[in-house]
Amino acid sequence: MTTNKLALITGITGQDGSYLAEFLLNKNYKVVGLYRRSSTNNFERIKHIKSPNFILEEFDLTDPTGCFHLIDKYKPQEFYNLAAQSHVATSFKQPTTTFEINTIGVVNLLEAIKSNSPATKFYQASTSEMFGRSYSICQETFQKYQDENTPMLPQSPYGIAKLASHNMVQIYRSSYNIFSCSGILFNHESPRRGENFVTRKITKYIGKLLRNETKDKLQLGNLEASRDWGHAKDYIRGMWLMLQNEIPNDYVLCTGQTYTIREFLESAFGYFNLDYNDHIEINPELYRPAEVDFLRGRNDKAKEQLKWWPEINFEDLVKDMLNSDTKNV
Ligand code: NAP
Ligand code: G4F
Repeated sequence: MTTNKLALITGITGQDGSYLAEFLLNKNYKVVGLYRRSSTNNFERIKHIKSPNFILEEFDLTDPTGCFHLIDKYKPQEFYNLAAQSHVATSFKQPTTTFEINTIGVVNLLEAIKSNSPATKFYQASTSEMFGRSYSICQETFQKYQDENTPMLPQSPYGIAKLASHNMVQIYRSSYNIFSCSGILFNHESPRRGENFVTRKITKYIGKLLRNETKDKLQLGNLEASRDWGHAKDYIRGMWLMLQNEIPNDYVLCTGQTYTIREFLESAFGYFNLDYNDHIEINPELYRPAEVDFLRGRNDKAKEQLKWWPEINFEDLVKDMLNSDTKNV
């Protein structure tokens, strides 16, 4: 009789954690979702998951003892570290907390795996934010892009903390033979995206506007930055593929398309024949002390080695988010 594989997921209450849990449960895994205590209920994204193979455990990434005992208790086949202080603007206001969670927290996990369960395969949620202002230039098309070989020049405490943990994952792989991988994921969104990220802020506002729940204008910062936006459902499949590979490695997951925030606005408001200029207001306080101006990934390595590519395009992503946020209109 085959036994179910066991996977632990940190950040289970977040966007990616919730989709990954569904994905693994569909593959017949046993899933332990790790959440941190909060004074209010924040299980909104996972409350629909009803399965005897799904359990929850309390945990905080910044607590080394807890990490140590947890890994020792479960010794899982796969561990997905999706927990983070994931908001770039917040990282400028809380640089120390960001570093404690996004860097020291990862070392806590890697140390626990090294000591208590060295056969566990480890996935780390790295990010295109690590590229910062850096890019490569395609020799044929002269287009700018980022891939696994592009140098990294992060522009935020978040990007720096994630780059430090990214390098740690490589060290545990090369020095201790731990099967540890990082997915360098470009922006990915969905109806479950946190409400203070720009795409969801926009689609949520459109829902309120159409339901006549607001007369205020939408306050936004820099509209000229470009992002390579994909759908979270595609990206969690890529995380899993990395841990099914023969050898551990790091992979960029992205769409290869890039749009400015202004283009996202045009597309989202345009879906309802609205002109975004009538509904937004620029608030200089929402500009960041340093900005990542341009992100467009190249996913050749993931395509070739993992047979991964995104299936949901930009237009369908925007529609999916709008359909969800404009329910009952
Ligand atoms: P998210 O929705 O913000 O979820 C983050 C999760 O981390 C939440 O469940 C949060 O718990 C948990 N968390 C935060 N601090 C913690 C701590 N000290 N101990 C335990 N759990 C903690 O983020 P996401 O969009 O799903 O992203 C998942 C991961 O991918 C993150 O590491 C993010 O940095 C990275 N990433 C995201 C993208 C993207 O575009 N979405 C792109 C590249 C990389 P609470 O619910 O209690 O806050
Ligand atoms: O939606 P954002 O906050 O995402 P950002 O900063 O690109 O970070 C996200 O993607 C990273 C991958 O590259 C992840 F690692 C990270 O965890 C997160 O998921 O901002 C996107 C752009 C920025 O240029 C920002 O300046 O939108 C601009 N923006 C303009 N007005 C705004 C706003 N961003 C936010 N959050 N709120 C605004 O009002």
